[in-house]
Amino acid sequence: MSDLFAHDEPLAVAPDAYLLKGFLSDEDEMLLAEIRRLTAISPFRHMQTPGGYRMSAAMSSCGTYGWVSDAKGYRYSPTDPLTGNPWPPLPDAFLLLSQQAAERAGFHGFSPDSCLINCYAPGAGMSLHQDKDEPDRRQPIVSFSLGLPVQFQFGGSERHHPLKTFALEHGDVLVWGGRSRLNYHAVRPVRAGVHPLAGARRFNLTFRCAR
Ligand code: MD6
Ligand code: FE
Repeated sequence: MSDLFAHDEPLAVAPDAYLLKGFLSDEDEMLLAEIRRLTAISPFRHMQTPGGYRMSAAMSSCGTYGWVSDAKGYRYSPTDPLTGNPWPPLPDAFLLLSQQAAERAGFHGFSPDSCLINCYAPGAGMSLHQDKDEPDRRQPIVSFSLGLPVQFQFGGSERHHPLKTFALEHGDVLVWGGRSRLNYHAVRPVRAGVHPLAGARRFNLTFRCAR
C-alpha cells in the first residue's frame, strides 16, 4: 500500500511544526522525474560555506530565487551562479503540493518563490542550523523527503536546547513555522542503502518564501 499514512492527522513535532507521514505517496515518481529534469538544467553542486567548508549535500534550486552559499555568505539569488542563468521555474505541481501540505498543517496562503533541491549520498548530512535567510518569518517552510530515510533532529530557538530525533522517510513532509520557525535543526548522515525509486540517494525539496 503506497498511502498507508497519507490521510493521518499531522503529527505535531513541536509548536507549529508538523510531520505529514506519506503525504507524497502518490506523487513520488512525478517528483523524482521533475528533480531529474530540473537538475539537468541547473545541475547539483557542492557549495562552500562562508567558513570554507564544502557542504556534503549537493544542491540546486528552482523558482524565482535559489539559496546559495559561498565565501561571501548565505543568500538568495535570482540566477544560478553555476550556469549564469535564472533558476528553472517552480513546476506547478511543486507549488500546488507545497501549498496543500502547508494548508494541511494549518498555514494558509503559503506562496513559495524558492525551492531548494538537496541531494544526499550515503554519509552526507547537514549540521545544526537555523533557517534565517528569509525576511518574512510568518511564512512557514515546507520540506519534502524522498528516497533513503534519514534521522532528522530539531531543537529550540537556541543552539544548546535539547534535540528531538525522528525519521524522515520517502514521501514525508515536514511543515515548520510560527513558534518553531527559527528552531535549530540538523540532518544526521544518511546511512548506506538503495531506495527502489531513488537509488542510493536521499532527496529533499525545501520550499520557502525568500522575499
Ligand atoms: C533536509 N532540511 O531535510 C534539510 N530546514 O534535507 C532542512 O534544513 C529544513 O527540513 C527547515 C525546515 C525544514 C527542513
Ligand atoms: Fe534547514
